[in-house]
Amino acid sequence: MADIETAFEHSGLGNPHVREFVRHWAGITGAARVEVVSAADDGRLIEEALAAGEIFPAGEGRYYSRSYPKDTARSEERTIVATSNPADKGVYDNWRPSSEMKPLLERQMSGASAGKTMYVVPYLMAPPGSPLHAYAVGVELTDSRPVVLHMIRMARVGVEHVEGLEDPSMFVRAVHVTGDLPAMQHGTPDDQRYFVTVADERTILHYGSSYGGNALLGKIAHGLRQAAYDGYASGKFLGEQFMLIGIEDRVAGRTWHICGGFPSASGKTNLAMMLPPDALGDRYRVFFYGDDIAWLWVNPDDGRLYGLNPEFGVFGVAKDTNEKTNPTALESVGPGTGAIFTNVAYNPDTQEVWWEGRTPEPPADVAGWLDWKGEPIADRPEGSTEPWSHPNSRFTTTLANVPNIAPDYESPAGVPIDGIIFGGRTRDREPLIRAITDLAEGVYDGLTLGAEATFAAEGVDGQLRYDPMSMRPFMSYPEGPYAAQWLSIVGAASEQPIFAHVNWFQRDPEDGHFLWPGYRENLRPLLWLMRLKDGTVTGRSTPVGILPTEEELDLEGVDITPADLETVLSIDVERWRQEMGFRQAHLEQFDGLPEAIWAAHRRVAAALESADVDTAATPG
Ligand code: GTP
Ligand code: SPV
Ligand code: MN
Repeated sequence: MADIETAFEHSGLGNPHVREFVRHWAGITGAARVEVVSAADDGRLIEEALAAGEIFPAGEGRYYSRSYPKDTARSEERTIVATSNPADKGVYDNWRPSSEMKPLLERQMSGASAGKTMYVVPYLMAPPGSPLHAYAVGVELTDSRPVVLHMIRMARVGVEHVEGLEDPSMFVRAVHVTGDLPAMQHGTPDDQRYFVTVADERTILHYGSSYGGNALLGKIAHGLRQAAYDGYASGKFLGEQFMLIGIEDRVAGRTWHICGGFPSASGKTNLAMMLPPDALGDRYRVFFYGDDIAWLWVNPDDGRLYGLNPEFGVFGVAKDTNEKTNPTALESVGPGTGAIFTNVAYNPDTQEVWWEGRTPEPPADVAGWLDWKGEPIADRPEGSTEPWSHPNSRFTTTLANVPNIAPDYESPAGVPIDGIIFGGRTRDREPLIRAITDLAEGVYDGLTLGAEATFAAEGVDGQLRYDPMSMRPFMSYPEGPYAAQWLSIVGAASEQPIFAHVNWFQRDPEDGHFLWPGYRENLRPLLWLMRLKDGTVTGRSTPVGILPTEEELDLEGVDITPADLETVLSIDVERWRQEMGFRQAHLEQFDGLPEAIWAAHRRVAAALESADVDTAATPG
């Protein structure tokens, strides 16, 4: 294809290794032409996508897109980590030999972009100049223009990111080929989709989807799976599905930084965008650093654990986002933000969008409204309860649009980490917050995170399952070494972060209501945690950690009944004793788990055995 070389010349793409990578895959996929993209091309690409009917206007500088109806979430089953070393096989990484997967993907992709443009998207995960810069460079090849538009919002995109590299051959080689979506045989034994990270070659090959984590390869495939593997292989860092926030206390004149993992669609974006409750708003501010990925390492200058968000944007769950739950999110997708909505309901006449929970009731006048599949709401049978939008419908916007973005969010130095939290949708057992001051016990707690899976992955919604550190769908090396890597990286820090397990999702067993009001109120347990770390509160000790007393939690203005409050601040010892057996079985699956983790498990189990059933107090 003659015009490849012209595309290189025009765009200034000089890196010979990138050029070779592009030529190689243009040959395999049979793309009709090649176009090298930088963020400055966004306006033109938006116009082209509008003209082609790939996206639609959604009011003043905002856009709407709809995916193929069977292609609306990550597929965990079809996601594979491949290497040449069978020792890389873990329980959750879905390991396969790369000698099998690479030829298979080449076959799937062969000729599959015929007639299409192959976009070359050079990108950087992490602000330029960070200590992890070398691991952040990548190039995604994609045959989908909407994917390019999403990449421009979610990653730093431009040719400059692959020029002048210290090692010009060191970049993640990411190939995305959409394929014929209706022919993918989704969910059948003949499923044609493969989402493969060849981790020891830093190569990502995704075929058969144009949605989210299946197609935006900088985010989940590079930012999580590849980065976690790189961190392990180099021994230098952790790559985790974590949010990262700052909490400023204006009275004390200081800012704490907390990161932590909740499984997909379990509240990371909402926490990172949190507006303090009105009663606390004069004193505290929450700053957004990241909502989905954090890379963690020890800074040799001060010996502390540091974190940064490698992403440039937010790919957030739309459902239940409204003025009350998350006003910050609504502002971040306001007029002129360039935001893209995917798989929500859309009205082409008024260019409005709507999703479940946007307002208590859907628009009363259904004229013009289309559901997420593009079917008119007016054609639905009377009394239809089908949702208008897909439960995993999303909004995409850049970090600069987020009203509470931290002033130093682009600082390559990252921020020192004071606390690490784990949580998820757990309808019973897990209290509002329990703090853990010991590293091995904190890592043990992360490894035994048990929660309900959500609609962010196909076919698992509602399943109770263990999701270690919220990384189950993103694990790229075995769990034993993973735990050891945690102990090694965090253990090397001179000042230890405090750990905690949180749960905003405990429910009443009778009527199912959430016991804790959640959202903005979630600041309160986090403030308590930071005070505990500073030693200004003491909490009360239980076998599974330190819990706040009612007095220590600043509860001014919280809408909660005394009975519900008591439940979320207590430990059901019997229920926890049961849990320990499941945890034992869960951990036994993992080869090579460090002894320190087993010791933590035994300590918690022994404390539960001797605890008072009514008060959860341990004797002595
Ligand atoms: P991914 O992007 O999939 O990794 O998800 P996430 O962890 O960032 O989840 P997100 O913040 O987008 O929240 C997912 C869903 O949980 C949304 O529908 C939220 O409205 C809801 N949610 C978030 N926080 C709370 C809370 O404190 N209480 C309740 N009841 N729901 C919440
Ligand atoms: C998740 O599923 O955890 C996400 C969305 O953050 S996706 O990019 O689709 O993986
Ligand atoms: Mn996520």
